[in-house]
Parts: sequence; structure tokens; C-alpha cells
Amino acid sequence: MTIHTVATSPIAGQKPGTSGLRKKTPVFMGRHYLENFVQSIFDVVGAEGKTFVLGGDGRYFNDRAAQVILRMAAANGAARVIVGQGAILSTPAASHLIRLNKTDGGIIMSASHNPGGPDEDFGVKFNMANGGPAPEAVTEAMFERTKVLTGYRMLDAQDIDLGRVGRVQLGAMVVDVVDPVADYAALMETLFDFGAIRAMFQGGFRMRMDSMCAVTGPYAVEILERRLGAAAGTVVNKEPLPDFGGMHPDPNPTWAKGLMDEMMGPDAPDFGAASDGDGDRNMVVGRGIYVSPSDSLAVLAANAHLAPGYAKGLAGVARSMPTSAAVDRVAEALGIASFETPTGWKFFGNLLDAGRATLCGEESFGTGSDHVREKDGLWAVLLWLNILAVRKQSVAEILAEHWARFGRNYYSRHDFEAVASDRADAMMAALRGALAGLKGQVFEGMTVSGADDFAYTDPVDGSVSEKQGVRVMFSDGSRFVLRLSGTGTEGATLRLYLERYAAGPAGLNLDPQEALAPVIRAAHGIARIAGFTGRETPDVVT
Ligand code: G16
Repeated sequence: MTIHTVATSPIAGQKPGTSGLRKKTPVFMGRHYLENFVQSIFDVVGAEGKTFVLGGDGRYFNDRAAQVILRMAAANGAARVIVGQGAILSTPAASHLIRLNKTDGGIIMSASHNPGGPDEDFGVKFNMANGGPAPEAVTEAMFERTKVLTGYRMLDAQDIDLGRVGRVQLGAMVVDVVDPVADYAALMETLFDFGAIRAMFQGGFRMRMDSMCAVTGPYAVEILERRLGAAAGTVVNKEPLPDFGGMHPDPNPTWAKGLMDEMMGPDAPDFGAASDGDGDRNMVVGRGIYVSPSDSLAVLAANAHLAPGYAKGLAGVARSMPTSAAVDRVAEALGIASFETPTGWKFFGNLLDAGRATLCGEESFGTGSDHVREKDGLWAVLLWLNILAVRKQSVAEILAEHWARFGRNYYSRHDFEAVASDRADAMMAALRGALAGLKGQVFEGMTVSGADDFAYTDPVDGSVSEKQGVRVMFSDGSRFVLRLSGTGTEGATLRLYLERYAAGPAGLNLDPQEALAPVIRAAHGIARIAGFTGRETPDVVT
């Protein structure tokens, strides 16, 4: 088989965002687009003699992109690629395979929670040998490489059969097609008390898991229904489809509305959960009660020792800056370190590798631990199940006890989607310009105690990341944060994060939007959101 160098020229805009390069599918399918980016990855990380993992969330173009990436890996001298059957791997399962097989990294094809299909979104990201997303220095180097690329290497070969588990030769490279679920499920069995959870299901505990026609269906059926004995039909929307059945595979109350309705209904199951396109996000709902991701992180941190994998306790916890401080209060009570990082799972990697944090989480429905280097939707669901099985209480009871002990951080995120980029940029620039004069001013009866643009110095390697979100803090502990999403593919998505602390014992059971109303008004007043963007109300509220 011959290797060609195909002449190409740089394509503008191949800059990875919060989590890899995400673009509209037709853009990714355009001439040389995928190839240029993949060659830039290999040029930066080197492929000669290396072993990689490859998989994706099964969205439209996943199968064809996999064949291209495999031919390019072979042409660039890779020794071996481990690929999920059907080119499918959930993001946490890919992270696990990278680590388990001590490989040199992996390529994950996913645009996560963004919709899939011929006119929707596609994405590619690279994970390092530790199983985690490439850090900023590496993704920047890839971007720089895309600007000067003149050719890419391609093996002249037919598609290989990715439908059958086993070993195939592709030029001089070995391709191992593996069961996407088996190793991941085995890892989960080492972390959680499957016996206790199985007993709970045998005792009549009912659950609904919405896989949103995305990648976690096969994982959830195997683990929840087959290994843990949940009733058949517990997992719904369980077939991964190239267009996710036309759904938006983002597990939040807006896009998982069917699950929310069922959980708030008269005959609700005991526990509900949903996961996203590539299986790294989770939403957790109790009967009649929604658990915000920030609260979920705090409850998991406070109770993780009830699961065998965490019985020794936690080294520390970490959260992204816009995530509520609820977990900080738990860390304080446990006497362990807590870290505040910029948005993006890649920022947790060093803390996990250094053993300084065991649990991490984000307001964007991501929670995980040091078992992999990605957030992990099913892992979070299983940890909740383990806690429920041990405590023998409902989700509502566990939350009520948690708030009574730690107080409640009311929290919400308001998203304004597909805003014209120039307007969003102008708004952020004006807000940044106003920060210095805000301290001491009073809005809605609250005094501004501080305002800044979040910058982070990694405590492990000293790298600095600036302009990670504008935050305005008030002296009563309330705050709001504004930043532009790094994962959208259409215009700008403006995210407004809102938080207000209630120490209790009174005022712990308000509606979050009501509790946050003064902070919402203050944020709109200070940032002049409507004036700049023309938007009065958010598109998505979580
Ligand atoms: C990615 C990142 C997360 C981040 C989320 C939202 O998640 O891995 O760390 O919180 O995007 O980012 P943004 O606010 O910039 O849109 P995923 O699930 O899309 O990989």
C-alpha cells in the first residue's frame, strides 16, 4: 500500500475551543478540512511508532471520519490504533482505554452535547497519554500548525471493517477493534458496590435513564439493566443514532424535558438521570426534585466515602470558576483542599495527575474523578446510586439534609444563544472596562465587594490562563459571572451564571429563580445585556 502526501493549504479558523475543534458537519466534510486538522494533530504530538485510541459518539460522519483518521494514522507511521467497534466510544470510555493500554493518546470524534446530523455539528479532539484533553499549549500548537500546513499524509487503502471485534492490518499499522463497553463496565465494578445497588433494585427501586439516542445507551443497558438488575426498559432512547433522533443530546431540564416531566409526575420513579452525546455529562433528578449540577457535586463530595472506590476519602476537590461554591463548603468541613479552575475539563488534569484532587465538577453537568481524565456521566449516576443504596433515603431527603448542614447555594445559568458575535464581544469589552469602578457600588440593595476577569495560575505547572470570565461579587456572598461559550458553532453563546447563598435554617426551599431575582436584575443592569444583544430573556435556563 502506498502513502501519498496530498498537497493542501491552510484553512482559516481551525482553532480548538473549550473542548476540541467543533464546526458544522458540512464544514468538517469540506475538502481537506478533517485531513488538515488531523495532520496538524499528528505533526504536533508525533505519530511514528505510537499507539492511539480512536472512537466517537456515533454522530453523523463519525464512521467515515474514522476511516480517514485511521488511514492518516497509518500514513504517519503509527504502530497501532485501538478503536471502538463501529468507531464508537463514549468520551470517558476512550479516556479509560488510553490509560488502561498505556497508549500515547487518542482522538475522540464528538461535538458532545451539540446536535448531530448532516446540517448539525461535528468535532474532533485529542486526548493525551494521561487520558485527558490536550492542554491549551498543545491545542494552540495544533492551531498554529493548521496555519502553515502544505500537505497531509494518506495511506492508499480501502475502508476496514470496524463492525467486528478483532485485529486488522492497515498498511504497516495494527488496528484492534474492541468492544466499547467491556473495559469501562469492568472499571465501574471496581469503584462501586454493585451488590448493594443490585439489592436496592431487587427491593423495588425504580429508575429512568434517558440516553438521548446518544452514545451511553449500550453502556447503560449493560451496566444498569444487565449487571445491576434494573428493570428492562429502565434505559430509554437507548439506540445511538447518527442524528440523535433529532434530539438535542444535552442533559438539562430544557432538552431532557420528557424525563423532567416524568420525574415531576404522579407516578415518578425513585431516581432519574440523563447523559449527553458523548456520555461525559449527566443530569440527576429525584422524585419531584431536580438536582443542580453544582449541588450534585457537593453531595457527591460529602458522600463519596460510602462507595468502595472512595472509602479512603478524597485528597481534594476542584470545580470550574462558574460552578457554585457549594462543594467548597463540603471541602472545608472535610478539611480537604478545594480548587477553582477555568471552564474546561482540561484544567483538572494536572490536579488529578498530581493527586491533589480526587473529585471534580462543573455547572455544565459534568462530574468526574481520578478514575479517568474526563468527566463521566454514568460514573456520576452510579455514585449517586451507591449513595442512595447505602443511605436508604430519597434524593429529596439527602438534599434537604445537605442544605441544612451546609446552607444552600442557589444557582442558575442563563444562556443567550446565537447572539451576533460582534454584539457579544462589545458587551464583554464594555463590562471589562467598567470592572474597576464597580467596587462599593450598590445594586438591588447589594454592595459590590469585588469584580474581576478570572485568571488562573495552574498550581502544578505554573501555566497562566487569562480572561476566563468576568465575575462580580457582592458582600452578601452573591455573585454573577459572564462569559462567552467556547463550544458553540453559531454566533456567540452568552452564559450568565448566578449564585446566592442562604445559610439557613430559614429560606432553604425557595424557587431558585425567585431566590436569584435580585442578582439577575443586577447582572442585567450592570452588563446591559438587552442593550447590547437585544435579548431580554435567555433561551435556556439550567
Ligand atoms: C465542554 C468542556 C466543559 C465545559 C463545557 C461548556 O464540555 O469539557 O469543561 O464546561 O464544554 O463549555 P462552554 O461554556 O465553553 O460552552 P463538553 O461536554 O461539551 O465536552
